[in-house]
Amino acid sequence: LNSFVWDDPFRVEDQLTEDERMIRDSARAYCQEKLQPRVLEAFQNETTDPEIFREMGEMGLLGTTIPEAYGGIGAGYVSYGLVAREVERVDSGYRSMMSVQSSLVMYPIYAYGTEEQRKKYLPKLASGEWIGCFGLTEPDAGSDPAGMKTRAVKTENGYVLTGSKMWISNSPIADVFVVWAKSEAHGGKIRGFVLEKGMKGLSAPKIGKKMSLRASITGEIVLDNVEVGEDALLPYVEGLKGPFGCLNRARYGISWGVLGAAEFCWHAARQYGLDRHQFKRPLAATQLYQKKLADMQTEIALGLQASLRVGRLMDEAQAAPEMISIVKRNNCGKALDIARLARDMHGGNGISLEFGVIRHMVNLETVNTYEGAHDVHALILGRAQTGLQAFF
Ligand code: TGC
Ligand code: FAD
Repeated sequence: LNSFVWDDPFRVEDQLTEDERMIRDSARAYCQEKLQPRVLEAFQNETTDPEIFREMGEMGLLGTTIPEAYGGIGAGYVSYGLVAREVERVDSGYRSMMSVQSSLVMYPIYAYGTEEQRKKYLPKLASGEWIGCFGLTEPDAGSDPAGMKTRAVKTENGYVLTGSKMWISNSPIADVFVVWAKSEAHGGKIRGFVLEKGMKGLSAPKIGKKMSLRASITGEIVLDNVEVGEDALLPYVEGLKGPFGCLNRARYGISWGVLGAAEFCWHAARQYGLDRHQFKRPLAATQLYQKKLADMQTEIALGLQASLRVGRLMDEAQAAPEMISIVKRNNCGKALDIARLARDMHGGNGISLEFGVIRHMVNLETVNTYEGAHDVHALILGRAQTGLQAFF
């Protein structure tokens, strides 16, 4: 009789290569030994330790898919997903820090940049010496980035950028800013620019009072006539497909990451139910409690299998963006449901930061919204199967 492993029902483990398991194991060891002990305080005090980027860089967790020649480890997208899952098992904010650096800053410089830009930025971003951020969203352009107001105007030697970006992960501590703007010299098309901390007119004030992702710093990017040279332009892409090419990768990573957070909540609820006795028996001995655990196990197992499939297709350059919308949307929504259930199953203790589940729950509210809100991905999928545009 084949055995059933309760915490790996479809044996994801057997479907990974030796290298993937090794990368996953070293990510897990770092996350559990170095990140887990700090997260409660970071979340409570809303502090982000920039040292974490250096540590992640040293562990090879930044830009895992970028070739070694530029400081990455040249691993595949399944490995990247496994890393996201381990980091987010600890906290979605830490995974945010990692995925912005990897998918939204290193990837566009690698894919759309010149050799000079690659050599200048990638090794320092891979080591965590430099911190990056990605500015697409604006106060009046969130789900509809085509409505952005940020402008790049051509000058004799380069461009002048004006506008503001909102809700930007890492921005207050960033050294490198990948910013998207409409360029008049390119027929009003969206173009990418790489800016650096200290440029005149560039500032990145912190957004405070967040009740979610408190271990990951978020800010604005204010561009007050920032003058840049021609060498700041990412020359090899134009239009929305530039930022979307990056988002495809980050969204895919998130689909794995949120399942790490969901696994934390599921395992915590299971253990709590085994330990806690009411009515003279463990909570886990009740039918309702077991039904909830079964639902968690099922959704996580299905979600992991789906992300693994999409990751394999990404490694073969065969993944379509709509596949990524399915796993981003499904896994975020399911992880949020699981975190809410786990919070409930912990009773009063569930509202204490000591037990971790409410922190994951409030974090997942953000993850369900950013990188394409849950309903926005439904509209992408609705359009893909009906041919009808329902955004407006
Ligand atoms: P649409 O007409 O659909 O497309 C415009 C152009 O873009 C191309 N395209 C894509 N290319 C590659 N990958 C994709 N996934 C693509 N989706 C679209 C498309 O082919 C077209 O190209 P071309 O050459 O014909 O011009 O554009 P639309 O304006 O109708 O888009 C609508 C919609 C809703 C799909 C889109 O705007 C959207 O996805 N909105 C959500 C916005 C979003 O995800 N923002 C994320 C901001 S970054 C962030 O949240 C980081 S948090 C990270 C962290 O902390 O971890
Ligand atoms: P809106 O677009 O105003 O949406 C509000 C609601 O309306 C949502 O429920 C949405 O689903 C719904 N909605 C929107 N359009 C439609 C429609 N056509 N039909 C039906 N319903 C619709 N952005 C970056 O560029 N870089 C970052 O690093 C970054 N980091 C972030 C970090 C945090 C902590 C947060 C909270 C956000 C971050 N974002 C970042 C921004 C994020 O991508 C946006 O918040 C997200 O895209 C949604 O945009 P919005 O907040 O303007 O909401």
